[in-house]
Amino acid sequence: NAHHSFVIWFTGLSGSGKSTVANELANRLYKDGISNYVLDGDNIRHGLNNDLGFSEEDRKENIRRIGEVSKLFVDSGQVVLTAFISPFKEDREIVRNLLEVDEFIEVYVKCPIEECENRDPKGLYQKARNGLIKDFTGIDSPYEEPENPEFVVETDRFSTEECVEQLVSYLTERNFI
Ligand code: GGZ
Repeated sequence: NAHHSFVIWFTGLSGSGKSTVANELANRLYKDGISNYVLDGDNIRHGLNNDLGFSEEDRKENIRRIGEVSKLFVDSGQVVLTAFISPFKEDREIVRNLLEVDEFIEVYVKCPIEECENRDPKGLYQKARNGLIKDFTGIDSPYEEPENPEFVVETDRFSTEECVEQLVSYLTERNFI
């Protein structure tokens, strides 16, 4: 095993590109022989966490469970990539503290809300603006920007491929892969 197990924890607004970048990086790692698994809304919020909504308490519990699941993956020897808004600094720190210092890589997927709202791939910002969705992150629910993330990718300035290359360089330089 040339690499060890760790979590790449993507955080950012809805529509910032977390899942896109995480899945592209996952493909790239897989091609390089690094087996890995992506946790995202599709396999967590629709299953394990299908009892949770988007209140502050439910988001906290969502992130807590994802942190615990990520830890299990790491214990089993996997590389895990997570793609959740994870809007609260405190919750991200709780997950960080569950893991060893070299097992948690916080990646801020940075994109201005104006751009996320422009993209609006699922029409959710529009619904939030029209009051059809309450407590929407960035509209009427907070997003606390990471103050000291291990890495930042700016999806409004760089393509997905460029963001993935930047991440691969970071992981290589720091001997994660
Ligand atoms: C934010 C919401 C909401 C509200 C539904 N606020 O762009 P998407 O659709 O695919 O990603 C968003 C996803 C956020 O779930 P997370 O588990 O990542 O959130 S958190 O970490 O805060 O627990 C969005 C959709 O769910 N969605 N309602 N009110 N995003």
